[in-house]
Amino acid sequence: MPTTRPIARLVATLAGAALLTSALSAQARELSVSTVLSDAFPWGQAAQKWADLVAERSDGELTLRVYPNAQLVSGDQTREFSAMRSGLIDLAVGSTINWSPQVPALNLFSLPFFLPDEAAVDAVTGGEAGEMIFSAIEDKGVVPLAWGENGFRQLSNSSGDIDEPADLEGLKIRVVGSPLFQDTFTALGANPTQMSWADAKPALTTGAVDGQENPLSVFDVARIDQVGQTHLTLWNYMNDPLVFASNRQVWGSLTEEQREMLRETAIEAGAWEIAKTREEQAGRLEAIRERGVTVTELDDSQYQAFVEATDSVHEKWVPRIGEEIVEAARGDIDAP
Ligand code: X2X
Repeated sequence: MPTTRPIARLVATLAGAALLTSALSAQARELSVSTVLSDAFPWGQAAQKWADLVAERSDGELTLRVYPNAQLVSGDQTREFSAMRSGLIDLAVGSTINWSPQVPALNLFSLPFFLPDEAAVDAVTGGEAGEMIFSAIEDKGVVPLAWGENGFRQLSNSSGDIDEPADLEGLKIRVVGSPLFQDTFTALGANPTQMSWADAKPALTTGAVDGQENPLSVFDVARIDQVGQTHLTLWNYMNDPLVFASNRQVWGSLTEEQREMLRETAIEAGAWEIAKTREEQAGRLEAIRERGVTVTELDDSQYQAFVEATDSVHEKWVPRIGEEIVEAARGDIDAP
């Protein structure tokens, strides 16, 4: 019959279309992951580890693609949180410092000399305060999933040993664009200058600034010694945890299974990166010393002088962070 051919063709076309549709839907959905530092640093490695674990476990349904160097916000790292909230970024492994302008509770970690050691950091992130901080992030429209670690931040400069606040007098120090840092370095008598990480190395190179503060891993990998930073003070004045997080609409669009897998892989990648960052620290310090950097450690009374000099920062910032969160953090740290 002459009519069977067009019908057969139509059936074949429909079958083909159905096949194509199912092939398309079986294709991986790609989600963007923003980071400030690349995978030359533990921070970028945390994001890559997350992507690798998702690739292994998602049966090809989900792919994470890491965009380092804050490129999704044109290098403006303090806009990363807002960009994730608005959907410009799907996922991020971000610094508590960089997100603190939008989430005041995150300034807890930047309170000078509040967290004495790694055990205290773990007690807070894994304790009641950590839960309160995750709720604060959630309240701002982003879904927090896990913790990572950029690390305890140490102070470097190009002019000499710093072992008391007076040594900072008049020194131009590059700080991240988070208001608390302006207050800390002003309280110490320095002259803080806010700029992005992208601008920091050029500013150190030209001598536009005299110093900076970053974890040992950043000093080591970015070769900050090569831009005239000859002195490094180990003062552990604050820790910068990282947070793995998702845009809320993206999170809502995933299946229950995918959400569980994304959260689990974030927790695993975070734990892996925190351990790695800490294990590598001693070797990095040795390498930095071998390159000729003078490393200064503080004795108890020197440390105490810095603590006292930054008291005013606590007075101003504890109410902004929230008294309850700071109290909860104290409880977490003191718990046996
Ligand atoms: O800008 C910095 O100093 C860095 C890379 O440590 C952060 O993004 C907080």
